[in-house]
Amino acid sequence: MPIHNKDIAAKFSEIADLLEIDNANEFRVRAYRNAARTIDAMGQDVSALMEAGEDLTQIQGIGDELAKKIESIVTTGTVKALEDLRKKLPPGITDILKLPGLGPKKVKVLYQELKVKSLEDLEVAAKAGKVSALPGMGKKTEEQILKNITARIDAGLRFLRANVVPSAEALLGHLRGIEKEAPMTLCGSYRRMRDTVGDLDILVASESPQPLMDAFVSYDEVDEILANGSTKSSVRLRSGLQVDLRVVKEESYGAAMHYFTGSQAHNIAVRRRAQEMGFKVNEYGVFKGEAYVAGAAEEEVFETLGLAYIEPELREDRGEIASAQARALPGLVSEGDIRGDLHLHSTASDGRNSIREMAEAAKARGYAYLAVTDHSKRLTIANGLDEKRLRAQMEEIDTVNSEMKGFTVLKGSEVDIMDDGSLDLPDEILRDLDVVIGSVHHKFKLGIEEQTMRVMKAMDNPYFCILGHPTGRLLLSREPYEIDIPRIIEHAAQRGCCLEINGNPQRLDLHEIYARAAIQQGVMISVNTDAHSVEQLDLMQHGIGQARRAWIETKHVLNTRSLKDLRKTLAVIRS
Ligand code: DGT
Ligand code: CA
Ligand code: CA
Ligand code: ZN
Repeated sequence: MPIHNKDIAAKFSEIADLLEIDNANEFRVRAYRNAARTIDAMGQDVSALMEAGEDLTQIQGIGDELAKKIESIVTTGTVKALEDLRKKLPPGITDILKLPGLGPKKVKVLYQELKVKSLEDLEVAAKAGKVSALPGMGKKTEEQILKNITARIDAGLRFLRANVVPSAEALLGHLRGIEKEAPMTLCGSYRRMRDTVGDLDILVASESPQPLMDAFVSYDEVDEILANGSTKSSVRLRSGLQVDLRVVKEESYGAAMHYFTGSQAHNIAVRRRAQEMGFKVNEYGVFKGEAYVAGAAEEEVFETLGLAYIEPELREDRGEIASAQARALPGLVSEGDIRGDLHLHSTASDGRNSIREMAEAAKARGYAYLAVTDHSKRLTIANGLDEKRLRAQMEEIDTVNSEMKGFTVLKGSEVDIMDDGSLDLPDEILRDLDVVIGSVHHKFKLGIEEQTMRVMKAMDNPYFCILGHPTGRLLLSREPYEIDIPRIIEHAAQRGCCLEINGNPQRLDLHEIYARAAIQQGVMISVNTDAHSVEQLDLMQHGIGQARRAWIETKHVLNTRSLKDLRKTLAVIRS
């Protein structure tokens, strides 16, 4: 691969930027910047000149030192000066520099004044309004920064959490093979059950870290070793996923688990509380002066600070610390509380298994019921059911129910919400179903007002029970359609119908923030999988993760009810 002028110029520009952020002499900064400009503007490739034996110092602005650096870039692809700077400054600085509109001058101010070292830091600072308070920044810059951070995240820097579960568990298994007894866990956003993760954070308690580190960096799936220390290493897997490994002593395991689970905002709030109580908290433990007070277990850390144990899903600095102090944390719903699945598809529309197979699989999971909710006729690509086919399916369900003991298949439909807010099937048949889910599958681009009115009208149908995947978002690929969810929540509260948390990892829709607002207004949530095969019944865990992040308890979830109570509730919704 020949090195082009653009590549050399980019490296010189990066050196100039990093030097500037590092407070280097301004003449040095300018020398690199000018050289970058000169090389970029040259008609001939510098690498060709070099090979032809030309003297590079003949180029204006290129002295001996810069000529040597060009040679290094052409022959090795990089140069020591750049590598040294990248090591010297926090690695997140490079990510920040890539944000549109943020040059080295602004990044320098952010780094030096606000200690912003990563996109995450920057997001926190911008949200807190600290960026606009800096000289030369302003509200506009701050808003633009937040938008660009979101855009970068969407551009593929993150992974769906559900997609990395297998590789996370495999890697943990690999490390367990080295130290069978050592306490070991995944921390970070992964443990907090966020919908997406930026990287994985593995924590191990051990007195002899070296074998673990060796096994970690030599793991089969490792593509690149980013850092290799005695207690701290980072790698990038072939999938592109970065993994950090940290090994601590047993006495620090709980404190480190708390620290690396985060979120950063939660950590900051906990640290502030600790200070107020005369303690210091870090990844090594809780300290009073120099004296270690606690830290072997996470519970101890909370207890020392006068707090009830806070579940990882709640650690976002959204009121969990005050609730923990008041001993008023919610008793979060868990997968074991779920009695049935109310959104799934069979071979009649676009599913891969028969009703009978879905029912057997649900029963084997310990469920008492499920609702078959195949698509309705408008969705022709999914072979949606018209009235006649749905009637036939209802008879089939009667047969399955007569053959199965201790399990009930409910009759349902995921009926399309039409352009005008009507439903895709007539009331005469909806009335005879047990569960009606209404979903938007087309016309995503209506204005917010029209979209909101359309969905509210659908909810007014007397047989409507649950709004399916309410915002239509597809994580990392499709933005939600524009819809006024606070108004939808208000309407659901008045109308007495439910909203869905769809457990499909790409959807996880409603988002936790909205789901929490919904239960606060008394709206019940249905956590469903939208399974299209028996295996996908397993997606419930992801829906539950999102529900827990929304502070949702068993009582808020429709499908934690017994069949008898569920029928009663559905009757109320449809009265
Ligand atoms: P991610 O990986 O972007 O999905 O999000 P997290 O939360 O896993 O963040 P990550 O991997 O950068 O760091 C893991 C945890 O370590 C984070 O949640 C809190 C803690 N942490 C990392 N850096 C800092 C920091 O500069 N300050 C504080 N207070 N905590 C930090
Ligand atoms: Ca992480
Ligand atoms: Ca990390
Ligand atoms: Zn759907």
